[in-house]
This record gives sequence, C-alpha cells and structure tokens, in this order.
Amino acid sequence: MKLAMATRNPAKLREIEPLFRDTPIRLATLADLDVEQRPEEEHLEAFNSFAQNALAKAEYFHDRTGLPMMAEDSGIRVDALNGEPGPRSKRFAPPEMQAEYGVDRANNLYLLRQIRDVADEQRTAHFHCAVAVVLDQESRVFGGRVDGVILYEPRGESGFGYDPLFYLPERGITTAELTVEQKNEISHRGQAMRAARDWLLEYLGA
Ligand code: ITT
Repeated sequence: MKLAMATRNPAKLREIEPLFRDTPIRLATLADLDVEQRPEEEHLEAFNSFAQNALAKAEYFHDRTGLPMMAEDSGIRVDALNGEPGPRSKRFAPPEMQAEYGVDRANNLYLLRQIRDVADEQRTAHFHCAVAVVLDQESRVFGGRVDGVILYEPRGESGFGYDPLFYLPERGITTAELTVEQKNEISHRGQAMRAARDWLLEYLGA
C-alpha cells in the first residue's frame, strides 16, 4: 500500500520513516509526489487542537491528491505558560527573532526568556503529537504524549525544535541526546505513529 505523508518538515520524516520500514506500507512524501507548496497551506493548522489540525491537514492533502494520506501535528505545552505554545509551537518566537536566529534556535531562546524566573519544579512540559490517517472511506486520529522538564540551556545535537531543552528526568538526558530509534521508543510521535501504523496494518489485513 502506498501512503502519502503530508509533512514538509524533513526532521519529522527522519523519525517517521524507520517506523514503516519493515511493513508493506510504502511512504511517499509530498516532495516525492511533486505536490507543490501553496500559500493556503499556511492556514490549515488554525485550531488550538493537535487532533483537529492533523485531520485538517490530512483531509486537505487527501482531497488534493486522492491518495491515502497521513498527517501529523505536534508541539510542546509548557505548564508555567498555561499550556502554551501548543499547536503554535513552530511560530512561538516573533518573526524578527526567527529571521535572525533561525526558527528552532529562536523558539528555544524565546521559551527560555518566557520562563526565566520559573523554579525547577514548575518547569514541567509535554510534547504532544496527533496523527491523522484519511482514506477514501475512513479516517482516524491517534495521539501520543511524553512528559519532561525545560532546562536552563540547550543540551544535545540530535532531533529538532525544542529537543535540546526537553529534559527527561528518569533518563538524565534531553531528547536531543537520543538517537532517532531511542527517541521513537518513547516520544509523542513514536507513540502516535505506531498506533496509526498498527491500525493501518490491521485495516489492510497485513
Ligand atoms: P508540517 O509540514 O508537518 O506541518 P511543521 O514543521 O509545520 O511540519 P508543526 O506545525 O506540527 O510542524 O510544528 C511542530 C513544532 O513543534 C516544531 O516546529 C517544533 O518546534 C515542535 N515539535 C514538535 N515535535 C517535536 C519534537 O519531537 N521535538 C522537538 N520539538 C518538536
């Protein structure tokens, strides 16, 4: 079965691809399919819900291509910021800051600034991921979540986004210090993607 993955984020793809490697499901990216980027895509993730955003994205690209489509929406919720930035995680730092430092570095600096005066025990945060699968006759959404603590400075070179600040107390490292395989074992994305994959395999009778 060919399944299109509606993401334009190469870092996400690096994590998603290994989870489908030993299955009959062949992942095709939007780039593989020559689906050109359109300005309207900017407005797909308009909800304050990962699940609704993932579903909107998968439905949009399913309509555009007619292919079985999977999309994911993910982000970080920081308790001291009342769950912000949530689905706005990519656009958290102001545009000028993102232009100056690059998106991920700006977001990390901005987050550190926002919680500068927050004490250790209140620096808890959670990565969330929703994966939507849209087929011709069916659609489903799967979720995953991992809990951690925001450090005071970045640590580690792997991963992307907020990984260098996302500390796992029980392991004593950040998610940027895990390999792709190790991160997938525990991550929000790993959990949600495995659930989507296993449902698809069952649906296909594979
Ligand atoms: P799409 O093409 O799939 O929409 P995107 O980069 O626009 O890709 P999102 O809107 O889902 O992705 O934004 C996700 C943001 O949440 C991402 O830019 C990171 O800042 C953060 N994030 C999500 N998952 C993460 C992870 O595993 N590690 C670190 N940060 C993560």
